[in-house]
Amino acid sequence: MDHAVIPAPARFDTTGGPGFAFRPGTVVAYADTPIAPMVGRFCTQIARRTGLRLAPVHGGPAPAGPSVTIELAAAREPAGPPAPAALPMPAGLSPGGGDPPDESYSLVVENGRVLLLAAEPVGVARGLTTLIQLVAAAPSASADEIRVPGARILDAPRYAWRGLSLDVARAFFTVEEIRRVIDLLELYKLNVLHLHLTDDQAWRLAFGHPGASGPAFGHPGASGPALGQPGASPEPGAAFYRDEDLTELVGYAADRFVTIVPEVDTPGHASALLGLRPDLKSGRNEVEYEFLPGHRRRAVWLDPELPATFELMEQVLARVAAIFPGPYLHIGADEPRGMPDEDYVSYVRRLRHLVRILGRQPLGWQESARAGLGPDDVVQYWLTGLDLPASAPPQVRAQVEAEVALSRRDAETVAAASVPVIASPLGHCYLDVPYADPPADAGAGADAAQADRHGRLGLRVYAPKSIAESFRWEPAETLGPGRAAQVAGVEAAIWAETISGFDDLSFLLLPRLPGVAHRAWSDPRHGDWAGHRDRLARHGRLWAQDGLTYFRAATVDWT
Ligand code: TNX
Repeated sequence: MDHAVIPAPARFDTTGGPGFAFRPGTVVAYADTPIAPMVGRFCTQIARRTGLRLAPVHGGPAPAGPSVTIELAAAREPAGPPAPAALPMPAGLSPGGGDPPDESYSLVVENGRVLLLAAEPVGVARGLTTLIQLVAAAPSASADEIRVPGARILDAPRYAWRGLSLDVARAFFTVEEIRRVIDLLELYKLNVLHLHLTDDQAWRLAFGHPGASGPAFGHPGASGPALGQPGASPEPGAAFYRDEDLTELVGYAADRFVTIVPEVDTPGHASALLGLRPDLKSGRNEVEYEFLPGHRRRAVWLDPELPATFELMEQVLARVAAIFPGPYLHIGADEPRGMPDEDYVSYVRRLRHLVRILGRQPLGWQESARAGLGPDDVVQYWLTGLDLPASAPPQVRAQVEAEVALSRRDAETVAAASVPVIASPLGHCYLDVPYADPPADAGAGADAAQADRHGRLGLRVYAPKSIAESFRWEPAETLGPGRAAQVAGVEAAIWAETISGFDDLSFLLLPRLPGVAHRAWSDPRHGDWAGHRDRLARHGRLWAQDGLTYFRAATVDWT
């Protein structure tokens, strides 16, 4: 399999034939109106990436000359050997609810014709993405001809849920920047943008910010700190998204077959909320706890004993549900530090209930298993283990071991309940683990910005990890042996404690995010690092075309 498509397709057979030459004016013919916007975006992207202007043609007779033809019909292998058994439907949960849509497609590149077949528009979109990668990564012969080698491709995803969790609380990203992240998800056939909208450092929902359009929390004491203009200031705690900003993102994402899953993270990680709503202080929910022997830390949690807590959360969740139409609402519930167990349990149960009343399905980080699990719960598993830097003092080791031991109990609870699990194992899906690979271009002529980011980005509590090590994992094994059927999807996560702008963000997303996308989509038989590394090497060009900063690791032979 020699190609540059990430995630690697289920089947990719090179034919050895002459392939197809894209030229200015090459016709892109399609008959089905619903796919018109996709064809339009495809042509725009090809023009932007290569300078070639293609000619979309809707309806009419089959074109006589060389063309790209797109048909909404069951994906099959046209005019070839007997069709293989249909590819299996993806495993796991559909982020849009119900049965997963059919994302399969077939793409044949042969002399004089490219033929793309898919049963559903989303399959057409996946096939066009593959074609964009083939064209953009092709070693171009000349400015007015781009040749894609002959190939027969048959493809479908392994998991129905393939996401990225984006921390917009520790760093603020503008709507335009989030659109660029969605573009990147589309390029790697990811279909979930999980927005971590609240944390200790900031509350990014307009609801609750005095002066924001729409009702504020509406209690007399809610004057709060002076806040910046919506979306204007990158200061943590100041900027927030207006409801219309989020609604716009929902639409932008939906056009690209991405579902936004909003996360409102409580009862822990709630400092920013208590700052805006001091009446949620109960006298016992701002605590100091012993993080390490002799090291005290402050923690804040929402108190289930206080009626105002749920009065507020009911309004918050209703508002969030009105903005985000998807079936899932993420309740966070991670790291309830300093909170008595019984309060955590009663809080999480009550919050899940509020989510269900709104007709939505709650989803929580793995700690939420401690509140018990019913058949309709979904858990996102993250703390599978943690490699500390060699320099970590023994007390830190002891603390981490204690947390990992707790998380093993969560895994047992999750296994016993047989609920679906979104796999986000820290060592493979957390994109804020520092890169262990040295930067390319080190030494004389070193790129100072790369060296700076390499030294600064990623949390230093984690031992640095190479891109190859991050890539080596098997999602089906996340919960241990015999638990493959529970794995319902794969999500990368980028946490923003060390990030101070969009270029920092894209440096941590690239090149690891395409590796997570590969694990979520591709057949494990195509999982070797050397193959992935060689495909990655040809993607630096695409990121550069998009103006995206990426980590030029010395371990990849960037072309
Ligand atoms: C753990 S993952 C957290 C986040 C941090 C992250 C840093 C999770 C549910 N909680 O609050 O940002 O580690 O990697």
